[in-house]
Amino acid sequence: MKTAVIILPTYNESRNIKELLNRIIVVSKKIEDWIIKILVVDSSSPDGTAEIVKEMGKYNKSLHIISTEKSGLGQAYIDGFSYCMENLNPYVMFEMDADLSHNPDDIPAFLNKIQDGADFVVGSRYIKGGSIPKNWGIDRKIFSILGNLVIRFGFMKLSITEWTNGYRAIKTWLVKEHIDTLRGYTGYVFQVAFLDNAIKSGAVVKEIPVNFIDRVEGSSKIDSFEYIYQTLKYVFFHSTFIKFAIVGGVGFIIDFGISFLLIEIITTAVWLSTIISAETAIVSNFILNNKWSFKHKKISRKSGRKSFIWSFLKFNIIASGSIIIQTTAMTVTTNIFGLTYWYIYKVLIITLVIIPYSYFFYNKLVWKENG
Ligand SMILES: Nc1nc2c(ncn2[C@@H]2O[C@H](COP(=O)(O)OP(=O)(O)OP(=O)(O)O)[C@@H](O)[C@H]2O)c(=O)[nH]1
Ligand SMILES: [Mg+2]
Repeated sequence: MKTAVIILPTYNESRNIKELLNRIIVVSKKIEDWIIKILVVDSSSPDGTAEIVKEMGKYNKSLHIISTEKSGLGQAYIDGFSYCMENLNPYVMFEMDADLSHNPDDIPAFLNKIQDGADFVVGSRYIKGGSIPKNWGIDRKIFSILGNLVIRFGFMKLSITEWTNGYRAIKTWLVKEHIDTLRGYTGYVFQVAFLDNAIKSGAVVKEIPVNFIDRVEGSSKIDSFEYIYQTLKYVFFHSTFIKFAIVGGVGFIIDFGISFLLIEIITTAVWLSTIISAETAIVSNFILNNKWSFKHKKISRKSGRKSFIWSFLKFNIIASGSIIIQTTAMTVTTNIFGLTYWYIYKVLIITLVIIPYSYFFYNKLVWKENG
């Protein structure tokens, strides 16, 4: 039988931990095809959390605890994962809050998804059947909903609805693969960073609905401003989509610059200038996207010269498609609405049609998941 370890980070959870552990133990007794172990990672809570766990551990051999220094939620998970892999032989590791916000009754649903082939299961409050607490103030609701939307759109990964909730089941190979990278994210942003890295390494990510229950006892440890800042910074520097948009902007400048040089200064024919400037921009976009935006799916020498040329050809076809779409859409809009506001139509067409179109096809046809 395979082992699943539920990792519970705690800091001053003495009023929640006993009930939580008892409930997890009750649920785990009903699970027949997994060995369930629990690991509490306590950051030297001054309120005696560790003592409660140690006392319970005397009567339950599946309950383990380690004590660490207080250096953030991400660090607690890194310490927990490392201990777990060295001592508890896990096939799957769970992340779960210890303040009773996450319902232990959901554990079997996570394991079922793992058995169905998922590598990383996310407990989502934002899919059908999931929820955030009704009694949360409007500010907290907006903070949570908006935060997740910004991350979803920032990464342009719309299929995943939940990035911040720390109720997850993750296969050990993924933890092993990413633990060194994740050491750089000791705070709450760790959750976003882990999911992002997992997706980029080709993990099968699935969601299950969870109902998030508001903390009743103890107090929140989150520093909202630090969290927002770290998260936005993370998304900005790691989003393939944002990098792709920046590369597109650079391509535009190159295209425009060369056109200007050839048409205005060298007085080359417009058709020839356009071909040269557009193709130079396409080549530069291809190289920059390959080396930077889609680095994790890079087409390298290893994939062979043929595959490189074929990818470049496909890139050219998609890019030419975007020129045709843009030309057609500009002709149609200016014919209907007149020329006065042509630049507004152009901006709208680029942002609403061209960018999603190219991003979609580059992902599907050029930089496919290739390990
Ligand atoms: N070991 C350890 N655990 C932590 C640390 N910071 C937070 N935790 C635990 O991580 C879990 C989530 O923290 P919370 O403070 O509940 O954060 P939250 O769930 O985002 O916020 P609330 O909804 O307000 O509770 C809880 O079990 C905390 O006890 C830490 O530095 N070390
Ligand atoms: Mg909480």
